[in-house]
Amino acid sequence: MHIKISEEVKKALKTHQKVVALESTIISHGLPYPDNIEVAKTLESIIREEGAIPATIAIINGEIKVGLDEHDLEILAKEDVVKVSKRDFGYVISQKKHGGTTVSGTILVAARVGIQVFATGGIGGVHRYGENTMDISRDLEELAEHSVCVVCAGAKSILDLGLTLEYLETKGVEIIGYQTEVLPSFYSRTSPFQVTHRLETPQEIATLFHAKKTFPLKGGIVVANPIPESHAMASDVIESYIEQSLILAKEKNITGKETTPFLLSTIKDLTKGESLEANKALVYNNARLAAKIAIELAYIDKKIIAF
Ligand code: PSU
Ligand code: MN
Repeated sequence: MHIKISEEVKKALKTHQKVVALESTIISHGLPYPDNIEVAKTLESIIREEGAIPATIAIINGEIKVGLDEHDLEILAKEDVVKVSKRDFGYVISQKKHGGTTVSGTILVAARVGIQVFATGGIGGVHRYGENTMDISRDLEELAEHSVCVVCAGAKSILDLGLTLEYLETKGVEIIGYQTEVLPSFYSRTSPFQVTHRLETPQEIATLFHAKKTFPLKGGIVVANPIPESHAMASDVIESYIEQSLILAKEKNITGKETTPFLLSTIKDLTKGESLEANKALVYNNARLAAKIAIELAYIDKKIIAF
């Protein structure tokens, strides 16, 4: 399958390798317009500021693209876009539709083109009551499959965080806490759960990733980076909104791939936008850390050519 890689990303991959992948479901389904376009652009500039190259991944008119232009971002932010995980690629490509790649869809493409570091807001996981509904995000499978370092702010407690950790353990994927031993839960810096291991610096994280990769062990790692203190929300407050949105989803019979986008937009409405600012702050924070890890990893991989 042809993947259209932008000239900038192609050059970076051939030389210094300091590249950070970004997903596009966050643009098409995760955030409302026009915040989504603002976030998409700001994420790219933060990664550049840190000295790495951003590579937002999506499907535009049936073509898989790595590294988007402004027009592509506008399409994702405004138009009718399919949420794409592994099972949706064939359909979206053959029907020449637009696709916003989830964490799982993005990992799949990033791995194919050789991008090792990826920044997002929150990963998908095992949904509450997942033991009955079997609603387990494809994100966890793709993490188990490909050698990618995914930086996130933990996972929203729309999920069952305990079951998500158990599932990741079974799949052999570690969650590295960045300067924390407590698993952050997206809007909040804490949760009742522990991460697998705590590390203090981007360099230590890159070294761990390199060790796993060269052992070699199949699969990625999750880096859990707590939301900045300035934007963290009280967990009991956000929890009550999450419970309300779960009740609404049940009443409206929302299932399958609609579940996560429905819960995200209901929480945003219930918090009257307060959660939106938190969401932006944490995803920017993740982009910054991902760029730092990508740069350290490039040194470790000895791909940096002396300038
Ligand atoms: N969690 C968030 N924001 C998001 C998502 C998850 O806090 O935007 C998106 C990501 O793209 C993730 C996807 O990969 O939802 C997971 O969807 P599902 O639960 O249907 O696998
Ligand atoms: Mn699901």
